[in-house]
Amino acid sequence: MISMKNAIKIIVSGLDNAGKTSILTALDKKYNFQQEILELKPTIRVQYHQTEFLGNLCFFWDMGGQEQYRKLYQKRQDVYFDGTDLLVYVIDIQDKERFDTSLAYLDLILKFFMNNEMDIPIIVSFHKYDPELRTIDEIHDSINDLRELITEKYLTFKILFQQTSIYDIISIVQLISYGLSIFDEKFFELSVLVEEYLVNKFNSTSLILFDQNGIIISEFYREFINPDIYIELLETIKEHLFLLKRMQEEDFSLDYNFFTLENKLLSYLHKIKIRNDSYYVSIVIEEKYKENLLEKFPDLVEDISKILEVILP
Ligand SMILES: Nc1nc2c(ncn2[C@@H]2O[C@H](COP(=O)(O)OP(=O)(O)OP(=O)(O)O)[C@@H](O)[C@H]2O)c(=O)[nH]1
Ligand SMILES: [Mg+2]
Repeated sequence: MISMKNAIKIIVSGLDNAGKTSILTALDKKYNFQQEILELKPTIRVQYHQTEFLGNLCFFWDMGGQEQYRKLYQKRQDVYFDGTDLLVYVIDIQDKERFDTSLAYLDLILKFFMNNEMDIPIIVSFHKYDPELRTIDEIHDSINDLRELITEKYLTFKILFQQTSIYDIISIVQLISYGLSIFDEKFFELSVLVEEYLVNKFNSTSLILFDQNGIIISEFYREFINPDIYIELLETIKEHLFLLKRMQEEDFSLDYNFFTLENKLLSYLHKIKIRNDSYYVSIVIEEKYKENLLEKFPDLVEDISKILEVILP
C-alpha cells in the first residue's frame, strides 16, 4: 500500500466525450453545475483541477480524450503518465460502439504503468449511468462484460469499479472518495469504527464522514433499507453536501443541524473541528433513537478525532 504524501497526482483519462471534465466540474461545484456541464467544450490537451483531501494536495490531470491528444500522450508517455498515484478511467457506458477503442486506450496506459513498474490503484468509472437507465438489462450486461474483461486482463492491478452519472451527484463524490481513500490503511480502521457506531451504538440508517470539500472520508449504510426510505436518504445526503458549504459561512452560527423527514426519520449534520480543519458527520436515523444519538455522539467525535489525527500529515 502506498503511503500518504503531500501531493497526489491523479490522471483522469478516457475517450473524448466520455464525461471527464463533467465529472470534475460536478465534483468542484456539487450544486448548480448542470448548466455549466451542458456548455462544456472538448478539453484541449490537459486541464488541471486541484483539491485538498486530509491535508494532501490532489492534482487532477483532466486529459482531453480526442484522438490527436491520445496520440500525443502516447508519443510523450513519460511526460504525462510519470509519477501518477491514481488513475481514474472513464468509460461512456452509453457509447457501445466505442467500447473496443476505449479498452485499447486503457491498455496503452496500463502498459506504460506495467513497463515502469508502477503498481498504482485504478478506478474505472462506468459513466453516464443515468438514473433512467438503471432498469435496462442491456446496460447492466455491458457493465458486467467490461468489468470481467478488465479484471481478467489486468490481474496485477488493484482495480475498483464505480457506476457514475452527473445526474447522481453522490455517485461522483463516491468515485473520487474511493480513489483517495486507497492511500492509507487507516481508512480501514475508520470504516470499522463508523460501522460499529452505526450498527451497535446509534442504530442509524446511514453514517457518513465528509471533509470540508464534501469528499467522503468514510461511510456506512444499514444493510436493509426500505426502497422509499432509500430515495429520501439520498436526497438528505445531497442536502447535507449543500448544508456543509453553508455551515462554513460566517453567518451560520450553529455547528449542527437537525431536520425531520417523512417516514419518521431525522437528518442530522454535525460539524467537528480537528486541528484547523472542519469535518462533517452526516447521520440519518429513526426519530426514536434521537436521545441515544445525542448522548453518544461525543464518543464518536473523540474516536474519529483520534484516527484522523494520525492520518493527517
Ligand atoms: N447523459 C449524460 N451525459 C453526460 C454525463 N456526463 C457528461 N455528459 C455529457 O457528455 C458530454 C461530454 O462531456 P465532457 O465532460 O466534455 O467529456 P470529456 O470526457 O471531458 O471529453 P474530452 O474533453 O473531449 O476528452 C457533454 O455534453 C456532457 O453534458 C452523464 O453522466 N450523463
Ligand atoms: Mg474534457
